Amino acid sequence: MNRLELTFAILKPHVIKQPLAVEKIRNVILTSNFKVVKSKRHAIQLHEAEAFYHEHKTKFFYKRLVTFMTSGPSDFYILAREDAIRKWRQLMGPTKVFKTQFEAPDSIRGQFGLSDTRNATHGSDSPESVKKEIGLFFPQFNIEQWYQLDEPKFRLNQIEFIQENFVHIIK
Ligand code: 3AN
Repeated sequence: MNRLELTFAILKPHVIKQPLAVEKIRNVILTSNFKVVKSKRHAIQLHEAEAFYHEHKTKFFYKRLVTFMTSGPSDFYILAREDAIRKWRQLMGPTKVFKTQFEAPDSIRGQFGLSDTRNATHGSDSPESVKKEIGLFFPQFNIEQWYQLDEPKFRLNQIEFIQENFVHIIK
């Protein structure tokens, strides 16, 4: 098996308000062979949303995006898998939900997205974004150290799954 890659995912506030949707998306994550390296539920603060969506500051949807993202708790996951960045974005489906509902109805956004803003989930789009986004929401997490020390153990499945915390830990 090839080396695992890390990606960063968010289940957005409208998903967290529907426990059944959370359960279904978590199921997709596990059955798609992702390992959950870190997991937390946290209400995004205004300064975090502004830093996270900095590149969209001038877009027409910026204000509604920040308002939505700070409207309640979200789930934050660091996920590991071969080709994790591409695979998670493929499972999510395209950004624009109205189109996605027709073009990729079985994708996560196709099933759980409500609008282009409330599009259910986030996934990093490059290794650089992974680094930046993990740094923002899991500042204690050391990516280089994880690849060096923990990645082989995750790859060889020397881990167990802790259901209550939705996380895998090294045995
Ligand atoms: P993605 O989340 O697929 O990487 P980005 O980075 O273009 O897409 O957009 C970031 C977030 O901004 C999206 N997840 C979505 O919530 C919001 N967004 C993007 N495009 C629109 C739009 N046309 N109208 C409203 N919100 C949007």
